[in-house]
Amino acid sequence: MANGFPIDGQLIERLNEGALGALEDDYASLGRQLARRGIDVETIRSRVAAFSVAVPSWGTGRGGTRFARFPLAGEPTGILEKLEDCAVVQQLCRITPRVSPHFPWDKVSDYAGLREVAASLGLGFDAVNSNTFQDQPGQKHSYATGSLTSTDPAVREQAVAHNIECIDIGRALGVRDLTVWIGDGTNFPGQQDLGRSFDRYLDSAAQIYAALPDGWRMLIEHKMFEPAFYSTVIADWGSSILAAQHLGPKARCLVDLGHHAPNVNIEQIVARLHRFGKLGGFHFNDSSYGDDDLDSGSVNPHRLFLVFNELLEAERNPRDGFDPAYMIDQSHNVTDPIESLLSSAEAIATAFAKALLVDRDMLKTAQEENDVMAAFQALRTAYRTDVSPILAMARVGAGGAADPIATYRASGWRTAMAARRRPAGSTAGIV
Ligand SMILES: [Mn+2]
Repeated sequence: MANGFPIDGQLIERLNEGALGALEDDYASLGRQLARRGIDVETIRSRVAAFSVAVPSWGTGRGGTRFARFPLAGEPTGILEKLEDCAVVQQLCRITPRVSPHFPWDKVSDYAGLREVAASLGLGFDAVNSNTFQDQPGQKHSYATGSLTSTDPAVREQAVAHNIECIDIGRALGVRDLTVWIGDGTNFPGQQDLGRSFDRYLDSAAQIYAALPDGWRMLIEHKMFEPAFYSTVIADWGSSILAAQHLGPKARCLVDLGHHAPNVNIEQIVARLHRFGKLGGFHFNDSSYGDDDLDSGSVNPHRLFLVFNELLEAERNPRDGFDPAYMIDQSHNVTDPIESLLSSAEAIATAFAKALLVDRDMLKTAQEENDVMAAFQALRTAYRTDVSPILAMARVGAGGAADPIATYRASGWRTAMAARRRPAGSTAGIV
C-alpha cells in the first residue's frame, strides 16, 4: 500500500517507466504543434492536472437495467468496498479524488469514521444523493405513488425528512451539496393534476431548502422520463430552473447528459442555466436512445466537447460564481465498472482539454463578424487535436498510471477481490 492507495505503487512505476520514452516523444511533438498555434502545452497540462470529477459510489457496482442484473465476481457489496474501488480509480487516473455517496444505500452508523476511512484511501466526499424513488426495508410509507409530490402529506413529510437526514450526513462527511432527483410522475393522462403536483414539489422542496446550512446548495436534477412514462414532475430544465428560482439562491439546476429528449442541444441548456446563475452541477454519461447511462464519451465525444466548450465560456464569464459539481453518472452490465470509470474519466478530461485549446479570440471575432466557417473551425481545430499525451503526462506527474486500464489489468485487482469479497446479489439492479 503506497500512500494508502490499494494498488502496489511499484507496479505503476514499473509500467510507467516502460511507457515514458514514447510518451515524452509524443508530448514534445504535441507541444511544438500547439506552440505554432500560440498555445503553451504546459499551461494546458497544469489545467488538466487541476481538473477533477467525482465518482458515484454506486458506479463501482454493476447497475444493471430495469430487467436484470448480472453481478461481477469481486464487485463491491458495501460502502467500504466501494471506497476501495474508487481509490483504485483515483490512484490510476488522479482526477477522481471525491466520491458522491447515495443514501440509504451507503448508510453506516459512524460517518466521521467513514470520512476517516475515505481519507486513508486518498479520497474525500462530494454531493450527497437522496433516494425517494424506491422503498426501503422498514419504511413507514410507500413511495409507490410519489414522494416529494405525493398527494399524501405523511409521505411528503417522510420524503422531506429523508432529504434533511442526507444533509446531516453530508455535514459529517464534509460535503456542501445535496442532489435531489425524484422519480415522481405518471403513466396515464389524467392520473395526476399536473399543476398541483408541481405545487406540492415546491412546498416539499422549500422545507428541504430551509434546512440547508450556510454555503450549501440544493442541486435539482431533472429527467424527462422513467420510471414515469407519461409525465414527470421535474421533467426538464424548464421545470428545474422554475423550481430553483422559486426556492432561492441556494437552489441550482443539475444537468445529466442522458436526461433529455433525443437530439436536444444540451450545450445550449448549459449556456442558458449559467446565464441566470443556476448551473449547479453536471452528471456525465452517454446515450443513444434515452437515459442509457452508457460510458461518458463512448458514443458521442463531440457533444461532450461542446458541453465543455460552454462550461469554459461560463468559467470565463462567471455569474453569481461558477462552481459546478461534476460527477460521472453511468451504470450498465457489460464491463468491469473500474475500467469504465477509468475510461470515462479519461473521456471527460479529454473533452475538457480540447475545449481549453479553442482559440477564443478567433471564435469571438468570427461570431461578431458572422464568419460562420471561421467560428466552426475555431472549434474543429481544437476538437481534432489529440490531447492524450497531455492527459498521460498530467497523470504520471501526479503519480498515476500512464495507461490506467492496462495497469489496472496488470494489477489483478478484480481477481484478488473475487477471492476476498462475498458475492454480490443478482436481484434487480438500480440505475
Ligand atoms: Mn444523474
